[in-house]
Amino acid sequence: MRRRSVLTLAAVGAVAGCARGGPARPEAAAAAPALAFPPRFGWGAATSAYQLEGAANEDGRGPSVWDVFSHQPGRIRNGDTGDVAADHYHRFAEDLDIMKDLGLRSYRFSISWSRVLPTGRGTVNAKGIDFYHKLVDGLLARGIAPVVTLFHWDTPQALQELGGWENRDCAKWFADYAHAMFTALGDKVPTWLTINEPKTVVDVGYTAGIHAPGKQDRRLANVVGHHLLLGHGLAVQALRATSGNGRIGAALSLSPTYPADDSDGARTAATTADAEENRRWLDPLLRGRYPQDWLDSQAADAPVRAAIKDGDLAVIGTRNDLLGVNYYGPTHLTGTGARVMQHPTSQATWQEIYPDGLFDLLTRIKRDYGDIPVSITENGMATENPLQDQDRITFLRDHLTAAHRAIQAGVKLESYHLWSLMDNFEWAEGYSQRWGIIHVDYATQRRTHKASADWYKTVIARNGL
Ligand code: IFM
Repeated sequence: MRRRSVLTLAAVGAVAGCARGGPARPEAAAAAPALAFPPRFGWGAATSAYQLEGAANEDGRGPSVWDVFSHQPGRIRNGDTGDVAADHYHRFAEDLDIMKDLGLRSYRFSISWSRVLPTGRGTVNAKGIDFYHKLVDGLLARGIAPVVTLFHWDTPQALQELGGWENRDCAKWFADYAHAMFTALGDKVPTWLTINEPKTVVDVGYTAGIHAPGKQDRRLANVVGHHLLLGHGLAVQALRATSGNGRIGAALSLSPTYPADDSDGARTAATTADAEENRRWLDPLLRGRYPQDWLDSQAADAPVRAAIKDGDLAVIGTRNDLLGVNYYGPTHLTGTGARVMQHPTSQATWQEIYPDGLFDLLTRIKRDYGDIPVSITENGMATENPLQDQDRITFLRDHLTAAHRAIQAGVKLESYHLWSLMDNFEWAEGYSQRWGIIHVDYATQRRTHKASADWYKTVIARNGL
């Protein structure tokens, strides 16, 4: 997903330690929904390790690229870091109770690779593994299904010093780490996600240089993209080699592309952008090949050509059990290939709010890639409204309506994870953007329900809108 320079757009029950921000509407819980979701629909929320956990230097955790990057002057707004974040490492029990109170059926979180393997490989840090055991056990005890992401951008710094994902070996190191996690948690975790948003790593971490590791080299970025996909395939194979029966897939940030006008040029540009935004990730994972137009767009001497070795695509295309979709908005292209915004944005000005795009995206996946089960692994918006976040409620309602329409159209959509459960460290934007339905006061770490949390609780209780 792209990060651009910034514009602005501008319920029921209590949990100990979690104050309420919006008016509760208990009467709504009883009403039958106009849009009923399937009976076992996985109402969820998502977070990631570096954004939420804090405890950056505790219990043997090693540094990741984000620890290093966030401490470099000028990298993060206001000089923020994830050192403490939402202190989830210490407050996870309270956070589990918040999830239970909301009625969540699914919780997507990521594992900090360098918390369980401080140098990225070698000896496992027992205290790190123990934390995730406690988190998973706490979820299961509350009837919430864990959805575990293995890589949400926090490459261990020790591996980065060996080239990180630029180094083909990183795919193997990742699969070894994945295997260690499958061994530790495989009997408890029903759903695994390998890599989160490889596009963002490629576009923002290695091309724009706004995210860790802060490189600006598009040619190298595409090599990194290939190695991430290879790591994904090796991790899928590692799961299949264990006795666990969990399901596995990747979480991709996808964006339907549209011509901004009626010209042939805009239509061509939309197809070209579709290759970059969507097909270069979907095709290898679900068809075992790169799209020819994307390959053709790479220069004859592009290093990614040499990086793609015989057999890689067979590994990458190892059967996935599900597809994770992160949806934040569409992409519109003019005849010159320029991206233009045609819909409102949010506090995150790279975002374009277009709920129908989610319907288009989900039905397109079914049409072009078949009936793979789909989970919306992220969807949400940042807003400057601290507690009365009516704009977020509107956003969520409209996107869930689009998701419901996709289910009616036959898409095997099984769960929805809003981003995010609670406010957290928003990468280069630090703590300036709040994406949570639970407000976090970073001075006290007090958690407070926003109006959207109460609204979502009602939606879950009614199993629909
Ligand atoms: O916070 C991020 C998340 O880590 C990945 N997807 C987009 C979110 C909002 O920018």
